[in-house]
Amino acid sequence: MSAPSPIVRRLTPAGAGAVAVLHLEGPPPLLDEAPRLFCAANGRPVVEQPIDRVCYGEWGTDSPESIVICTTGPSEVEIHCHGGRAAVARIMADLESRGCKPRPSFTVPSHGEGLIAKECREAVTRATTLRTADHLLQQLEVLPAAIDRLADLPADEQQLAIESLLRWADFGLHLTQPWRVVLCGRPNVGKSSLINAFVGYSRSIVFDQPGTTRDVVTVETALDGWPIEFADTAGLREDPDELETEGIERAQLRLVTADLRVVLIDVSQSPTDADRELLTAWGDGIIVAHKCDLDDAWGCETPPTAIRVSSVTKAGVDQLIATIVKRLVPQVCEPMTPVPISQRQIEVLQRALDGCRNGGNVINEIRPS
Ligand SMILES: Nc1nc2c(ncn2[C@@H]2O[C@H](COP(=O)(O)OP(=O)(O)OP(=O)(O)O)[C@@H](O)[C@H]2O)c(=O)[nH]1
Ligand SMILES: [Mg+2]
Repeated sequence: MSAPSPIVRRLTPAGAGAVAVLHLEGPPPLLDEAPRLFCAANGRPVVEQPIDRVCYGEWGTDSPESIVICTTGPSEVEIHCHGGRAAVARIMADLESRGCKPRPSFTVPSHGEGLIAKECREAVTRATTLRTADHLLQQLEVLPAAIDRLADLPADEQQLAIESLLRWADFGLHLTQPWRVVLCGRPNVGKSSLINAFVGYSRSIVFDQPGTTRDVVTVETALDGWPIEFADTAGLREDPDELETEGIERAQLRLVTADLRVVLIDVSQSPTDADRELLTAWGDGIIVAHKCDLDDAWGCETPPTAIRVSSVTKAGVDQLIATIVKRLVPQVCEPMTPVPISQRQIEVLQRALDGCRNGGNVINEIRPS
């Protein structure tokens, strides 16, 4: 399989400004190939520039222009240049001549833009990751036209076209709303420790006494470019005190409404009825055999699908994260696939589909005024 083409996208709004920022995603040697597109004042090639450090230099050899770059990841560079149209166009053209594909950026709304395009544009401003912003910008390009085209299709093809749009409804909604994952388990199994391991800092209080977490504590992060909200909950147990009872009720509510449940068991403690009840109630979740750095007291009662994890040694954390991502986003649509991105669009398409199935005229439903 050939490597994906590098991508360049303007991050600042289209039009002239004092400064423009371009984002380049692709192999870093791209800028270093002879003749060098960028010559750093420190003389080092781009691949050797430290990550997240601003680097001053010149773009191009013919009429060089002073710019600043910042390597933001192993294959990502931000280019900060003069915000005039010509300066940006020149850098874009140089990058395209090296095989970069330009991607849509934040553009000024076009006159007479329809409702779907407005919704896409508004959704882009709510994207919290580059990956979801990319998908939403693609929708700006393809969704209004796809919805418009429905009107010209013969009746039998309309149904198929609406069904294929709705297939991505859940994915589309999550481009602006994080997937919701809840961690549950008996008190002290290490739910708060695991949340902290996911996000890399101490979001939740960890303590060696059961009943530490009372309210629902949430934290939003991105895994593999997808926005995910983790919720830490009160440990579920019988005979809680009054305050814990309120926490447990909140935890149960979260569990019901979550996109995914992660059920923790503490393998260093023998299984209890509370563990077994949880596993029965939420067996469709991801099961974590936690504290796997300690001696195992579960033996053959450990559910065979459980992932062995330790928040202390971090063993199994990466495997768990990969499993969570796979469960939440089992499939990603091909680039430029039209996808409904709002509840309103989904409801309208659903009504249109019902109309189709009942042999009605769906076009007035779909075409927003
Ligand atoms: N050895 C070991 N200890 C752990 C691990 N994870 C958590 N602990 C310890 O287990 C104890 C409880 O951890 P918490 O993260 O507070 O557990 P919790 O499930 O959030 O507890 P509640 O909020 O009371 O329900 C603390 O002493 C942690 O240091 C682990 O993977 N290995
Ligand atoms: Mg806790």
